[in-house]
Amino acid sequence: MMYNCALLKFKDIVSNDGHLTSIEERIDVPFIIKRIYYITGVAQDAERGFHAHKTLHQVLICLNGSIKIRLKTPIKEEQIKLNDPSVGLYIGPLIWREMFDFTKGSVLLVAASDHYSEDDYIRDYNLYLDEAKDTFLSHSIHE
Ligand code: T46
Repeated sequence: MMYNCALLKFKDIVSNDGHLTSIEERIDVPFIIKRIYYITGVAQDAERGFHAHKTLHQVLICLNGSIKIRLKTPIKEEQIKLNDPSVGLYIGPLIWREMFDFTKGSVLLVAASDHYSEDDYIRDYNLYLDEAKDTFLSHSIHE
């Protein structure tokens, strides 16, 4: 998995009556959770994201259906399919993300390390490449 990203496996407590998964800050996710939000009702041909964050840490969990995430850095690109509520995709700072192929009824839950701040977003891809190139090119990150 690429730099600043990881797939996290949460404990899935299964009984005859269904599944239960709990997520505890600093235990199951590597940060203190200050915000959660969820994305629902996305049309199948819609694409979201198209930005990076300067400092925010997040974990994305697909609670229902499936969603694909394209992750990009100036040196690498990777695609992840989320379709298991007991799996979270951790995305750290300076990773460009694009979400697409939302299936009908899919639900994306996100736990974030900070409150919402538009100042933390880099929404222009060329600006992103410019801001991230020092981190990825001069520090010999090859992942
Ligand atoms: C991310 C991906 C995975 C708020 O007012 N509060 C919030 O907490 C959030 C997340 C968004 N907003 C506003 C900002 C925009 O006016 O809601 C609108 C839609 O946000 P955005 O276009 O950034 O949504 P996505 O789906 O492209 O990205 C979201 C998160 O914003 C982002 O941090 O990493 O999900």
